Amino acid sequence: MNFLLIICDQLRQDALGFYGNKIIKTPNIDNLANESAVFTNAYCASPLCVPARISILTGRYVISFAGGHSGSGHSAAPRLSHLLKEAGYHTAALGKMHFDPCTSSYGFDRFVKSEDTSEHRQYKDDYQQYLAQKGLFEWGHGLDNWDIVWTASLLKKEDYVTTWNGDQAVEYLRSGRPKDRPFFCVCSFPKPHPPFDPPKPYDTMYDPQTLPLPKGCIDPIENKPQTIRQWQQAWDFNFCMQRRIQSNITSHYYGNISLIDDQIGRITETLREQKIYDDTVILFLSDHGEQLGDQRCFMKHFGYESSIHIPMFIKAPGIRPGTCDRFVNQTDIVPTICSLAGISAPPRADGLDLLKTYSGKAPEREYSVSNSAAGGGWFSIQTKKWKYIYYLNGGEHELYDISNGCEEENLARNPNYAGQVKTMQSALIEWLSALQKNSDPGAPLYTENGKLKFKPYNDKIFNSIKRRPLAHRIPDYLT
Ligand SMILES: [Ca+2]
Repeated sequence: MNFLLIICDQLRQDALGFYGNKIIKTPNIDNLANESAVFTNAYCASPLCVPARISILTGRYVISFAGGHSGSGHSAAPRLSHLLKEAGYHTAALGKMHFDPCTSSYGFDRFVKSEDTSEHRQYKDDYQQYLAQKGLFEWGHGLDNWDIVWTASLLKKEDYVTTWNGDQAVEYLRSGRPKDRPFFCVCSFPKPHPPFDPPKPYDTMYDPQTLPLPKGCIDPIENKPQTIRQWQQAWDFNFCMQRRIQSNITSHYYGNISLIDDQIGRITETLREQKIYDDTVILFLSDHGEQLGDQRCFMKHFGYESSIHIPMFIKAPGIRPGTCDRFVNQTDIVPTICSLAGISAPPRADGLDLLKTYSGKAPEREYSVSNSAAGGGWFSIQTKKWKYIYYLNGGEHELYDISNGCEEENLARNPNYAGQVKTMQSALIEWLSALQKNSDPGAPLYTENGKLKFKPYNDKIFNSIKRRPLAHRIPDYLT
């Protein structure tokens, strides 16, 4: 049995047809989902590229390692690639990996990369070498991966990174893999992460004039914690909230997703051509979502649904297709694949086997927890009705009724909900205590004397967001 792990970057759950989006065209992903166990309540462990990917390959929350988000305690932990390589699988990493350090192979036999940041491409990844040989430059339009405006790529579709990723997967499945043993292949698309720059004709595939905007859940700014208000200001998100900008960003975001969908179609066709489709487990997910203007925010980083609610489904031999609304997250990938491969999962893993969750044989999680170090650090904990977010910077918090799928009004300051705040805080403390008991020595502690830790509010932490002045980076059509 082979394993193909497909990861998209910054793909929110509601931007796929199968998950209910009536506008976007993702027929190949939808077909795959129709044959899969689909998880409707899948969340990322941490809505940032690097920690999410550490959780996917180690099965652990990053805060369980020495140093947490800011340490390198995770680097010695076995990856899924190490375990499967040792069990005789050929292991391939194709696309965006964001390993730390970036040149480390982490147990992968084949290593063909397309990273999307200047730090990660200093060593000239394989995609950059491909472009250089053709005399091309990826970001000739002048935008980079933190610019929240839109444009069309100057590259043709066949040279664009998403197509190149598809080429690598097809080539690997046809001739790159040894045919005498099974494989574990991670096919990781760096899109639809900004810049929102699909190549033609994907840049005009969705009409921004008629495109309904995402959920549009916008809690008044005065209800937000200081951390979020300063974050919005530091990134100048209000500029991007102009209707014309927001709808064009969304249409180009969707175009990039449809291009990924085309590549998924090529990959599944190649699996069939190679007569290994039925014998290959396909697990599809994203590392985190994209706000697209919800909560007057773009990108990810924090605990809102648009950032942490992700698509996740698995097609495996003998699995009855259907949906499951139990909470699952990225730490579940390692135990699931280990179980299907018939090998032992690492003794220290936070996840549960997805297929046992799907069949009702695993214990059901009452809460889903995400966190990151953004804005001084925060935790979100939720049930299917309530979401509570705690900010370490200043000890601020938010409480939402998320029954309708997004955060509409912060109820944490309303005395009528003090009991619910207390309940969610206690659940978070209990969750953290359980995790901390099982964490490595030197892992950060977030509770003290049975209470959540508190730091006086520090408004200086946002000074490090060094943005180029907006006027210098916006394309001419916006001026
Ligand atoms: Ca990412």
